[in-house]
Amino acid sequence: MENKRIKKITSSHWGAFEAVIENGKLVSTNPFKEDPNPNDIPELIPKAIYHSSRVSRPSIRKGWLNGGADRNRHLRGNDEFQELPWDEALDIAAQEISRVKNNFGNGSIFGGSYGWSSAGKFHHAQTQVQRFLTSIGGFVSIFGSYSTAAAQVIIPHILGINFLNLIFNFQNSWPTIEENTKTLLMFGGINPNNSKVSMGGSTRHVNEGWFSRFVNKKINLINISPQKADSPSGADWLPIKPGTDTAFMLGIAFELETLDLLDREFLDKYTVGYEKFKLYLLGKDGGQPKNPEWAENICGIKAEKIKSLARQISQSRTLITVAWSLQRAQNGEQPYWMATTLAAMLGQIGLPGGGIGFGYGAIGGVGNPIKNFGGLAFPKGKNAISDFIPVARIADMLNFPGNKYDFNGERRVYPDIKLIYWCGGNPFHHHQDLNSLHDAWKKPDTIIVNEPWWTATAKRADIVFPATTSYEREDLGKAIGGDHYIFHMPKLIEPVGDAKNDYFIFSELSKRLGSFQDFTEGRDDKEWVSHLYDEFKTFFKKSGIDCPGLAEVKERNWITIPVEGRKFSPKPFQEFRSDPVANSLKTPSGLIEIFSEKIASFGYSECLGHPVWIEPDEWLGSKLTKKYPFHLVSPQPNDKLHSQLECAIADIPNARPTPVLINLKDAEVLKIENGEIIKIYNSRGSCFARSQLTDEILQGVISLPTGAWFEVNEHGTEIQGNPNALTFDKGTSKLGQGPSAHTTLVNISKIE
Ligand SMILES: Nc1nc2c(c(=O)[nH]1)N[C@H]1C(S)=C(S)[C@@H](COP(=O)(O)OP(=O)(O)OC[C@H]3O[C@@H](n4cnc5c(=O)[nH]c(N)nc54)[C@H](O)[C@@H]3O)O[C@H]1N2
Ligand SMILES: Nc1nc2c(c(=O)[nH]1)N[C@H]1C(S)=C(S)[C@@H](COP(=O)(O)OP(=O)(O)OC[C@H]3O[C@@H](n4cnc5c(=O)[nH]c(N)nc54)[C@H](O)[C@@H]3O)O[C@H]1N2
Ligand SMILES: [Mo]
Repeated sequence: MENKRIKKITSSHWGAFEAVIENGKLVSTNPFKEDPNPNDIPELIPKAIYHSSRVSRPSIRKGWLNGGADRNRHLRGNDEFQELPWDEALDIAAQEISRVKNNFGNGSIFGGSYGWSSAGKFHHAQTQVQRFLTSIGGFVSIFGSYSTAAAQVIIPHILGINFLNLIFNFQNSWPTIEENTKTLLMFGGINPNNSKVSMGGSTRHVNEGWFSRFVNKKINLINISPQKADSPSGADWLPIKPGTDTAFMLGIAFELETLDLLDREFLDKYTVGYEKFKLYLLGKDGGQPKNPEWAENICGIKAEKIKSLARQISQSRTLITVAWSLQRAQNGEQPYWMATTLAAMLGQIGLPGGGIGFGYGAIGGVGNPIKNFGGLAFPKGKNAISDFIPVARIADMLNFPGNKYDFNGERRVYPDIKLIYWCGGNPFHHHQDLNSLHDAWKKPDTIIVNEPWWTATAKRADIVFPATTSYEREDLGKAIGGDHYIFHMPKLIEPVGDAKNDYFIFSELSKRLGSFQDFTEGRDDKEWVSHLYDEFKTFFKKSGIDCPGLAEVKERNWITIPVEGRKFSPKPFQEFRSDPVANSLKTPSGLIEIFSEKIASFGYSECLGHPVWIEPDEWLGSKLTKKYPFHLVSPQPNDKLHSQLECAIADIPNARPTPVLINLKDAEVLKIENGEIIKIYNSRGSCFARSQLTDEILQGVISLPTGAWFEVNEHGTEIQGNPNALTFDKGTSKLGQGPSAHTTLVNISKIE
């Protein structure tokens, strides 16, 4: 056979790249030439897609097939699988879905299926499964994301805007910051590694470029974080105890109020409830004054520093930014509310380069001066079941069907789930306290998973359908926001093993369940791809933008939409500032709510009517530190996306268990050497990790990134270094019910 070498550009969550295909095999990748700062995550792809951990054929758990009515559920995760031909496995799955639907109703099917899956707009895995379940009568869904669940609830109450809309369309852009901002106060930093990825792919990775310009312009960059590396170099690092930012911000607010360094006119005209908050702040409600000395005791940053910072930020154009990580913790609503309150006290909301911002650096695209544009989405259809759970309450849902719980002013009831269908997510990566999820996961009758790899979730399923990766099928790619590239994602290689597209799997299931026409609308994959593109082209035509036809996009491989030329420079809250009556916010008062009557009316002790410092169950000031003296933060992995491509990394010698950052002084006390395998543990579980000693983390804090494939040995210890063997699984509060991964104390032991 002739040796054929082809190069094609495609897109991925970690950016566009060039794939090199030799004799039908993807052998290597090259950076995309338009990307000024490409990352090296794509280099893992060739190894990962042909890895022995790919699911090669439809597989059904033996205990489920032979276990009678109970399905030997206790074996889930420790059982063997039987491979079956596609037709047989699809018949069995369809019969089971039909049995559950007929006996218990669609309200007993959980199709929330949270997860990032792959880039590509048509084959978006969660949309595929949800459209299928919709076509057969609906499913129990989810609210919010693991990324920003608490923010998605609190921000509409206080700023009257959908959080994701705020992120991409109403924040100061990088050029506006460069031009106007004098002080950039970054809570949780602006992480240079996290902006490597974006849902759907951030094509041009520009954040580090912007930061070097900020350094050149001598903008005061202040990183308030447990880790120095949470911000690019050039920032002053103020190490803070995790979970205590609200106390720190209150200390600053106290100083602003008592020294009269705040903008009272702004507070009067644009906000509601400051006077009530002030009573709390000054301790005039009978409580403790929240002065800088009080704050120092909690957050560990010196009162003097808090005072000087208060003066500094009141005297210069200041943008306060808050990473998403701060709300991924118990009471995660509070730092978001308090940061907004602080920005309001400075009176700079609505001024260019001032005010408040969230999630710069969390993913690529945030801060880019490019108008977000929609389109190119495979429609989900209308779900006939309205029931949902807050995304991170999955273990509670499985453990406590019928139980009542609070969420954002509602009293809700957990559904009784008999069947779970997951497609494009890895709950045994993303959820907290995985040992407990492992037990809760035994409750449903049946779990079906579509997955390219034998992940911890696939191993805990009853029916596993091998799914193709985005390199094995044709699609269109476009980032979630801040990007103006459209990619034709060609089918680069034939499906690996016997893998099929999710669309094929759901088309076949819908055929068996009588909803084929609803699910497919009579189109095959190719026809859907061109239909979605045609709709997109028509949509742009209406605003006078001519996109080339699909044939040309395929030929060229990628195009840009000329939105950059239309100069998008968001001026967040500027219209509101110019006329708060005509341009009122969509809050009950029309103003920024420092006190929310609505939230107060819910009567939650864990989320009052104004921002407050509430002691979390686990933090460096709690009694539990006697047993578990270290605070564990579990950030995103820098070398990949979540648990994706993990198999390629785990094969690298000494890459696993995952490195954990430990302060040099802590290591000295523990007599731990650099590179030593240690055990991290608490009452919820234990895992191994590889020590990496540094002075760039606050003493008492350790940092173990997420992403290792959860694998427990016969003694119950997770061996790859997965922090979710240890993390805390309670809702952020009754308001947001978001995940609280960062609220975790642990201890460390040497391994004998
Ligand atoms: N401790 C702790 N835990 C966390 C976090 C934290 O900060 N700390 N962060 C949380 C956050 S913000 C997030 S977003 C979550 C991420 O959690 P997830 O989004 O669940 O993680 P991924 O590893 O991206 O899972 C995607 C899965 O989809 C599969 N997949 C890819 N393409 C396809 C496809 O085309 N079809 C199908 N069927 N499957 C496909 C991949 O193989 C992978 O297993 O983790 C959360 N967990
Ligand atoms: N390379 C790569 N990039 C990613 C991802 C990935 O998997 N890999 N995942 C993407 C996803 S889904 C998301 S949601 C975003 C997440 O973006 P973020 O939520 O912003 O990022 P994290 O990495 O979870 O946390 C950033 C830092 O916050 C600090 N931190 C933790 N708790 C606290 C606290 O209480 N106070 C303060 N001040 N700092 C604290 C920790 O030191 C941590 O390193 O990242 C995205 N980017
Ligand atoms: Mo996320």
